[in-house]
Amino acid sequence: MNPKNQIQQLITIQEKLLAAPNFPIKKSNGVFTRYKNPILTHEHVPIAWRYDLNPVTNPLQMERIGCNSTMNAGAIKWKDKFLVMARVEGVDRKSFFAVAESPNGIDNFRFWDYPVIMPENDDQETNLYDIRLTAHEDGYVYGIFCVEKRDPNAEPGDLSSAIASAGIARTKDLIRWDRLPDLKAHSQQRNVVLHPEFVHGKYALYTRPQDGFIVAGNGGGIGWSLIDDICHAEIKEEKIINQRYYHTIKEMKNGEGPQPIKTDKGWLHLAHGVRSCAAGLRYVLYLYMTALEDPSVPIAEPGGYFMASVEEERVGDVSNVLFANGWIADDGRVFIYYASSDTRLHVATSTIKQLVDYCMNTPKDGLRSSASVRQIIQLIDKNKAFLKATNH
Ligand code: M1P
Repeated sequence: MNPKNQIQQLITIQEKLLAAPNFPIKKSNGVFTRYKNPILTHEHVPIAWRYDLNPVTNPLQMERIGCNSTMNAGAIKWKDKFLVMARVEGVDRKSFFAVAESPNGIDNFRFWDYPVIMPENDDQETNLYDIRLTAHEDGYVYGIFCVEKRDPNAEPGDLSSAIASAGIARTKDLIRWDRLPDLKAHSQQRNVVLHPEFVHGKYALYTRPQDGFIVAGNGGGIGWSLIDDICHAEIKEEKIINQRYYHTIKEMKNGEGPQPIKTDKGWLHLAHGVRSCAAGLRYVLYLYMTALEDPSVPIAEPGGYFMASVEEERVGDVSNVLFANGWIADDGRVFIYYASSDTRLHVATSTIKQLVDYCMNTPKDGLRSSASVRQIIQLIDKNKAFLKATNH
């Protein structure tokens, strides 16, 4: 095949992938609906980002810049389009951000022409990932993301110890980003999320203080902090509003997912919980709600996970992981963008009504086997009474 045809073939195959419709999977627990196809994979990354299209400079038509995965995406509805700002990871293990847009939120996601140019604060920043997008009432869209650097105190031979901090940038068009100073904190910080409204006239952050890069140590939990000046953001006081517990889905660590959604019953939060097992770390998604008048006050938290990896989602670069840092609420519908096993991005849909009902009416974690049994017996008795009353 001559090189020109080879390029054409690549483009044709990719066009087919990008235009493919997505279908809801019928099997559901009534709370949310999964879709058949992942919405972004490494194969969705534009050919022009990976291949030199010129047969003179690339006579063998080989890929020049490989792409490994597309995952953990922030999300926002923007000018009537559903946008995800994905973590794209190259074969060189460096992550960067890239925006893909869809007309309906479930398929036909296409990357914009260029990846995001995120200004650097210093030359030690090695890896950027997991952006949360918040359209704040101050008029900016903020992106808060993890900035990873080598630990300056690591022994010379230790090339894996790292420090995580929260990078902050803002934009008015999602193209040009102004980078603000990173969040000043006493601990490692990842999974930092900006609340969309001022609280007591201040910016409010969901935080995740950790002693180490991977382990929570004495820290951990989802924290809450009010910030005087977002242009010089500093955590002065931090309280934990969503804790870790022994023998739960968030025993090892947890972290806020996307910006919370305002509902008439309270703020709806999506988060991830992590536990340790023989296969490594198991990441699942869970929901909780906080009070409308004070988003730092918990009002509901169903026991256990909301979503965990199934079927092909279970396998990838870091298997047994579901992670979500983006969702879009649109006219009562909720589009949940979740990544599986640090490899690909999916969508699941639900509604505010379903998610609030799920939060308010699912029993909370009783923290012991006997409590779980009591909850089941209560439900059986309620059902028996109902069936008797309705002559079944
Ligand atoms: O590999 C699973 C996840 O690990 C980290 O999550 P956390 O911040 O909770 O420790 C992040 O690196 C995340 O990107 C990744 O998906």
